[in-house]
Amino acid sequence: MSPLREIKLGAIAVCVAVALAGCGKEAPQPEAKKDAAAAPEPQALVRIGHAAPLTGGIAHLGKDNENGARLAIEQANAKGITIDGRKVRFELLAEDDEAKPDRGPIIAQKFADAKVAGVVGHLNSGVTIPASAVYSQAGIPMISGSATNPKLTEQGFKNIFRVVGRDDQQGPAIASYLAAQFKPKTVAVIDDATAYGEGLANEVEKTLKAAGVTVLAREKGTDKTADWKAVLTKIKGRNPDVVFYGGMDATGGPLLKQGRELGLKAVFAFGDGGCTDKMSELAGEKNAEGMVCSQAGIPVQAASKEFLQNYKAKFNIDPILYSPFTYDAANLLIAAMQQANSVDPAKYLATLAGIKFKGASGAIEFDDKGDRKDAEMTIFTMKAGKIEPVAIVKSGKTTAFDAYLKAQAEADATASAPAAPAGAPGADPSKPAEPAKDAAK
Ligand code: ABU
Repeated sequence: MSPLREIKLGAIAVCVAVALAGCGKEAPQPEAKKDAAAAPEPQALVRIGHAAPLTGGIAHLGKDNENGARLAIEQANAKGITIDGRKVRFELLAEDDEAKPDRGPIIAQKFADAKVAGVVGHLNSGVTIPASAVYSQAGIPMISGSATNPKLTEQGFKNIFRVVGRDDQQGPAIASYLAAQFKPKTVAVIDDATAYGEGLANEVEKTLKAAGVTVLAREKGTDKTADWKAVLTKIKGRNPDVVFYGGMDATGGPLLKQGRELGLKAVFAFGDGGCTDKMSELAGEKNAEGMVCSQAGIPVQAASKEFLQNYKAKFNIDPILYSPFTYDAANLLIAAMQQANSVDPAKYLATLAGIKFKGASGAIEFDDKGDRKDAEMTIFTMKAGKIEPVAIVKSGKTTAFDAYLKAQAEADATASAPAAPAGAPGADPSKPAEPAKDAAK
């Protein structure tokens, strides 16, 4: 059914528009309809784009990302948000970018043509980076909930943001943990030749070398490699203490399985893309036991209870990895529109850049590049088929996960003792937590 048919206000006007400024102003209204008591203002349709791989090896992660954004939008619609005096209905335009870099700009142009007010995504750095140039050109705010390659926010684009940390934070965090915990003499580093996998592997290698660890010559696959035996056989001959793989779980799981089958005894370690329970499914529970991985944010199980419950209730599954972040990304776009009282990207962008927001993944503010300020990095180990958080690295300080949770609970209890502060869950999202900065990035 077309959006035109979906949106009906009583028996009168149906207004499909992207910018409230234009909505309902084109056709002169009959006198009777100017009476506010007799006829409600037309409803505006505001489109938000979401793009991620919905087919292929990491479709489970793409769907999880989409679910996060969809939940935020459905909740906003249920609240009945009014912006600039008009009821707004948000619509998610969801696209499958297939994790292919060349699909990024094509989908970005499609969103620009559809005049979306903002975009959540993309999932992969290798797709998000080329897409971001199109969003920049079109002036569309884009927030990724998962792309961690530093280049994304180093391009000088004013409208590009992310709510996860960067690989030049994540790489040093996991490499330092590996160096301290396992005291390896030799580490093998493999990547999948994507912007994410290669970039993260470079950061890990740099930190390990600085810690005095010998790093073997880089081995490579692709984001589709299914047979890792040649690479692993070569590595086995060097008997490394740790194998680090920069890539996603779809290829990391088989890598781990085949490594164990070949008799590699090394600790296997992965970044966020390989930091899911699916690793155990793909590698086998016994093979995956004890693997180490990192996430460039809080663990999904530390997301707000409200988010975890609502996600499960709506989708009948638990969130996997990035959905708290894409949920926050969609809510950030909506909150910025509310605070700026406009759905026009040119008008709400400055508000978004300066926003202070309490999301499902914690407190969010952006720095002048569009990166999340002070993002947490989490270290996990696999136990009996589940990744379990071990430690959180924040502001250069490592805290055991249990201690981190306790401190968070105490902080939340203190914060919720008086009336909900502006910007907190339950507070009016149209009001900033603190006055929003005027200047854009
Ligand atoms: N952060 C890992 C997965 C997404 C990316 O390509 O950055």
